[in-house]
Amino acid sequence: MRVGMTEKPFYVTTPIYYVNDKPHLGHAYTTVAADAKARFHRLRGEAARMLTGTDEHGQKLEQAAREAGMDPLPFADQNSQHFRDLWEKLNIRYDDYIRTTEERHKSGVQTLWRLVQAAGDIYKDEYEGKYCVSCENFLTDLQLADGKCPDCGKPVEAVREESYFFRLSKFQKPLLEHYARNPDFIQPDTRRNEIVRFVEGGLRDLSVSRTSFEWGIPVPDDPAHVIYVWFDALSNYATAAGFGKGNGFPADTPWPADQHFIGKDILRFHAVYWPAFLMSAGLPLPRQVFSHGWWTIEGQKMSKSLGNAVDPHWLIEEYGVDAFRYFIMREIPFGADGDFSHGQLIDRINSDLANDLGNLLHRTLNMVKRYRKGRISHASDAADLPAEKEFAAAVAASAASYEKQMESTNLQAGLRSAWEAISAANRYIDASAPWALAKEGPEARLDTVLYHAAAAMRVVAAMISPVMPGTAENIAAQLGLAGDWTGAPFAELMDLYGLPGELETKLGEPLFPRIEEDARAKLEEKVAARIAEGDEDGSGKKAEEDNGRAGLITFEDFQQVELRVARIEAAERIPKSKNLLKVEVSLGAERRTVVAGIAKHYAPEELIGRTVVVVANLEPAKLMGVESQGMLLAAEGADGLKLVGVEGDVPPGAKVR
Ligand code: ME8
Repeated sequence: MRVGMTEKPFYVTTPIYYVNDKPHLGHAYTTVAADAKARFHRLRGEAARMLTGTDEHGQKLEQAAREAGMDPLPFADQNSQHFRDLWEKLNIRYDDYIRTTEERHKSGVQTLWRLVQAAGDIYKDEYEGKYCVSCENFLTDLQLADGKCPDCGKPVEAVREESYFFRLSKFQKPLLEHYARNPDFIQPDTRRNEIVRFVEGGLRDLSVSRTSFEWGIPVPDDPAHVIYVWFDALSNYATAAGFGKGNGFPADTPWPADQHFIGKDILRFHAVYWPAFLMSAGLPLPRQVFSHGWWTIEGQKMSKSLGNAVDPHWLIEEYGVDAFRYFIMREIPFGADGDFSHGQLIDRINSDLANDLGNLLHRTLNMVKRYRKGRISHASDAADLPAEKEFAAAVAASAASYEKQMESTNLQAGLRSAWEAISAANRYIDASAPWALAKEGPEARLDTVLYHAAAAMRVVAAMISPVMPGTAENIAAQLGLAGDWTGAPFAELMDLYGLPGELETKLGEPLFPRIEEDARAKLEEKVAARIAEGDEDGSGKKAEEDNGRAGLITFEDFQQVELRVARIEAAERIPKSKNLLKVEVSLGAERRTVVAGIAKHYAPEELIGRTVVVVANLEPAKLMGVESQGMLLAAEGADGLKLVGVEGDVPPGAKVR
């Protein structure tokens, strides 16, 4: 870096959230991840900039405001504030908050439009097709799933209106080249492969304006059209970076973004449309789009009632902000889907936070208090024994892997590395037995051990600070560190011997009290009550979700299950499994492998040639290392399981209705 030039900050963004909805667990998840990443970069001494905000235009918002009996802008004002309130409670340190109704954004979007238009990539035509208001997405009939939106499952609208189109088709090749040249552009890899396949399949030009409602940014020089809400929304990352004041970015812009954090639901918009718009306008592309997975709640798809049981405000009140932040970052690999379960959260609080982390700090400072009146005093590391050398090496190894993992956004693995240091410290204390040293000496060795244990706490505090900033500060305060302790160079923060030799510690309350059985039972009751309360919010929405009566499904629901006749072609036992058989079935045109739990009821040989019924559209699952691509139907009788078959001569592949 040259003197006088400022370094471009590491620029991290979250999606801008729709303000028709209250902030929920999914929103909190992305935002905490982005915050943790930005904090990690700041910890490393880099400048970092985090952007979040709200998406306030479009048909969905216009409708939601109307339903609430409000004008769109005051409605957006009110709901945008709900997101800000949650970010404050969640300790999110964002540098900018963009609302798409702000002037700086509107003018930037129009500037981008003009650049794309000047490049010859916008033309006027008519759009005829389907539109999902909930996803704000154009769909063809072929994309629909049983007549509904394939992504959110909601009904779609038929739309026919004059529209401007963006020549997305022109960008197929440039996009594929970009993905190939920048293998990290889309993360994780599985998602990149999905997008590459999608783009390889061909791109249709994209409708980028609407004429059937008004709530949006007018198309320059043609105000009967409002700009498509995704063109508008995606531009936020650039307009918040100053784009549009002139014809481009200001000199001190943080653009290009280093990482766009998003959920997998909106990857196509970010990994296909957004770079294509930027390419067309001749602007630099973001460096990476990181798409994370989706949470289910207690094993089920998130819904309004279940959402109530994981309302972030409530979770923060019950468990504390850092336990919540820790859990969502630690529970699933960033990028994968996962399940949010209160039982698991309580287990993690008790084991990782109370037992491992909290206990390490408490026992260490408790001994410093009892044996040394709270003072840590350690002259040098010259006299340290092999035990200390080994311990220092273990901490250094975990610090190195921590940095590597956090750098590549493996936030879960980053936390695991911090816990390796915690375990090493707990083992070191057990092995060095300071309580025995306090009785029998030598005195100097007691000082050495207490110093090393406390020193590990400081490294751990630094490592967890991006995910648990409040806890890190609490630890630092108990250790007696100065307020600006995180300002030290990163290498020093990760170095055991970065702890000052003389310190006045202040033992505090345990960081994370254990949640004992009776408290756990009470929490479970509260969760059940919240789910029930979510069912009865009076909006009638739950009734819609459950289709009226508990336990009943509609004919359409039933039709979602694809049942087909199949002929068993081969079957064999799965080694080491008492219950499972690997069965090869023919569905007429295709062959499938199905793992069936019938080994105690049928010998493989007696299955060959049988006609059975399979669930043909079940998500594949791996069982004992074999991928099962469906399920055989069977019924339980007095003498065991009986496979469901079909009477008469029905060919394999026939649909069961
Ligand atoms: O899509 N698990 O806004 P949105 C994990 N305005 N994350 C989840 C989730 C779940 N079950 N549900 C939602 C929009 N999310 C647009 C974005 S950006 C230019 C415009 C998270 O309010 C996830 O990050 O519907 C997802 O991408 C985001 O919420 C969608 O928020």
